Amino acid sequence: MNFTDKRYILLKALKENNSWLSGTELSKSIGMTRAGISKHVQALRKMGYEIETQTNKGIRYITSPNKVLPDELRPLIEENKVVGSKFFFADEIDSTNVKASALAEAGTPDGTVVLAEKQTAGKGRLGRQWESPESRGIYCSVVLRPQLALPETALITFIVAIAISEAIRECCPTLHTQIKWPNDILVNEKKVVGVLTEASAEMQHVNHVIVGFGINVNTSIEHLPQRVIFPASSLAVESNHDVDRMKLAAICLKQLDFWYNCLNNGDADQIVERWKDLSAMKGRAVVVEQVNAKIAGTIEGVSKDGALLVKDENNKTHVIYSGDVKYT
Ligand code: BT5
Repeated sequence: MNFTDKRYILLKALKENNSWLSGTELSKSIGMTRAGISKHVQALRKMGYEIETQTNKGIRYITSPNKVLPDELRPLIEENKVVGSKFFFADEIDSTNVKASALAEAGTPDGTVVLAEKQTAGKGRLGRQWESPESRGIYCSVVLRPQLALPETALITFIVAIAISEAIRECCPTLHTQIKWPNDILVNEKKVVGVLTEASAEMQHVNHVIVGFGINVNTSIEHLPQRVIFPASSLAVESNHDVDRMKLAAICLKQLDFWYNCLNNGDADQIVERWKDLSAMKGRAVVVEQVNAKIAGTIEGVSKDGALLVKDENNKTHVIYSGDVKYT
């Protein structure tokens, strides 16, 4: 993707240079007036960037704020085909899924990414809450417009879980992630990631799907809920060191782009196989709690359209499309 936003071009030029640049040279090299540069530098400083200017030396970049900002992410995902086509960022928001949904209704393109440093009403499934303390996690939603029939959208949750697991494994090689159907990622049997997929569809046609994910990256235990099905933890707690949120977010978006293209190309088998590799749930004894039922049994696997297959004590296989899974 070719990003043309002026502020981004300026920031990229400043960061690439890494020392003093004369205003005239910079203005020439990026085709922006001195007044334009000055305006964008003010805006960048407001966002928390440190940029120094001196009359006889020119201008130089010093540091970026500790935020997962679009301008920082773009150069890291330049090869993406769809994911990251457009960005929206907020320091604080109610829910990135709510914002992404509003943008989707207003026609934002496939692959639009919404990021926030903090959510005041982060959403889990079934009206539950997602704790989203400031500048510690990654809170992100992506608008997707897949060419799929409604029943196939379950695979979207799969590609998100795959992408995030791969990203965590790359950034934190000591951590062994496990996907827990349908939407959690666990490390040492503790929940470090939640995924919320919300589809807007009419009849059997999908208008758009919002995929939201929350990753507890550098979150400390006291900021996470503990009286839950699975205790919560974060990547930093489990690995004993802080994790680069920017790098992790970039790899998530890169991998999501890869798997989204796979999905659009009809490669369901490859997705289900990869999901199975990363989930390691087969053979586990579980109880699945649904709104009106409880099913106890052993996990046999997943179907091609993303349902969980659980065999009960009478050898009957249940095909489960929604519910909370507890290991027993
Ligand atoms: C989920 O729901 O796991 C989906 C969470 C999706 C959150 C993202 S953040 C970006 C995007 N924007 C949103 O508004 N949402 C998405 P569920 O399986 O229902 O799990 C929710 C339950 O997990 C809660 O009821 C708590 O028990 C627990 N929980 C809440 N916050 C947590 C956290 N930060 N880490 C681990 N567990 C948490």
